[in-house]
Amino acid sequence: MTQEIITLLVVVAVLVIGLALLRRAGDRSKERSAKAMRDRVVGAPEPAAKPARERKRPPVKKPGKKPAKVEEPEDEEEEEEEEEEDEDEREKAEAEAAGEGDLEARAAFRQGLTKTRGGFVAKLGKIFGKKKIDEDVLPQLEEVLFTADIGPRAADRIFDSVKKGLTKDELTDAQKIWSKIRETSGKILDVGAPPVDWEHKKPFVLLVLGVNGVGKTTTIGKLAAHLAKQGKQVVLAAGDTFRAAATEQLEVWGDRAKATVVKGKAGGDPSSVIFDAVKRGVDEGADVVICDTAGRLHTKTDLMDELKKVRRVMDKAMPGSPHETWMVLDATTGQNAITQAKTFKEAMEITGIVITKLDGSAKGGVILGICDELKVPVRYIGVGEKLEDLRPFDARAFVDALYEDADEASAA
Ligand SMILES: Nc1nc2c(ncn2[C@@H]2O[C@H](COP(=O)(O)OP(=O)(O)OP(=O)(O)O)[C@@H](O)[C@H]2O)c(=O)[nH]1
Ligand SMILES: [Mg+2]
Repeated sequence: MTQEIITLLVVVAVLVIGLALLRRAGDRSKERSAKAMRDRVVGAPEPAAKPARERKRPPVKKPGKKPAKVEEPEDEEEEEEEEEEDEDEREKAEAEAAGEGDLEARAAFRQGLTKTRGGFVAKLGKIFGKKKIDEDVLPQLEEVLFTADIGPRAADRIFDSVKKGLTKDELTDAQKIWSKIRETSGKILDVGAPPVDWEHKKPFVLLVLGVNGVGKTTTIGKLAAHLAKQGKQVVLAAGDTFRAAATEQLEVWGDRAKATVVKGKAGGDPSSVIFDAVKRGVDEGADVVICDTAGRLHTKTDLMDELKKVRRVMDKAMPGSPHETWMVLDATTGQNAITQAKTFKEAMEITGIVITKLDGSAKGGVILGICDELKVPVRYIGVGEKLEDLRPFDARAFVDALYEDADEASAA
């Protein structure tokens, strides 16, 4: 009898354990299929859109050492995904270390300056591409430079450097003339500004301004995504309360960058939106606050007065802010861009320039004029509408990309 009871108990225990195991396996498979379904619906998240705090840093690769092994996570699929991500990050870091990131940036500069190379640079190429060149080259050089969209001051500086810096003999050598032009262009672009230090303030507050349609909001969106990708927490201020749909446009970019967008009422006071955004950045311990502004109000004076008020209010929200004020300029407007920059700079402090739409313009040489007239560093250039088309400005890569083809053509 006792033996029968024991057997019965053993059978019951085996059944209970079996049932528990089956239920656990069922739960896991449900979780997996739910996850697969989520992935199908949402799609693979873009790396740029991944929230900073969720991203895992790749293990630091020490020479001769394998990356430290992380404790086995429960979900094998997640572990595989993380390993793939880490591998991608490692490959990217290795490519950058090998200078490939640099190569890629140079290719983007070349691509973005294609039309400009076809403009005044091609004209110069024709002068220096002749079999025999003599001092007659000078008036031709002068004409091309002064009719190019580089502004009269930059044109004068380049022309003078060739005229005064080269001997009569050297003026018959196309390569000597090209290197003088490159050297002077490099000097014009070098305004002696250190790189932007995004970490020296928390939050780092950036005010972005410029006339309507130049690409302010697009630039802010791309920049926010770049910064988020670096692990920074970004707050955006929808300070353009004048143009309908401006806030929505910023919100779309904000979503992509997982940035907080602070907005106000349409037609409301831009200063109050920007004040709230800076305050929020301070309170939430954000890394960067970027403030969008309107490019147009009822009159020009309105715009300048409004922007001055915005700056005063920002200083109240966080003393010392904005830490930088960038002006966005559209390269397709050529020398108009220089005039716009001068007008704004007379009214307020401008600490950086962003030149957009270089891809659609033969007037990229305008960057030389802007740097020469304003002595303000170009921080970024826009070479297209995609996220990766906003590139940190690199004076050397710019000069190389601008003159490369013509330079080679005359050497041939
Ligand atoms: N091809 C090209 N288009 C650009 C670039 N940057 C901006 N754009 C386009 O220029 C147009 C205007 O851009 P916005 O960002 O709305 O300009 P904005 O200065 O904010 O304009 P307002 O808000 O009206 O003052 C959009 O269609 C952008 O896609 C660029 O580098 N290349
Ligand atoms: Mg805008």
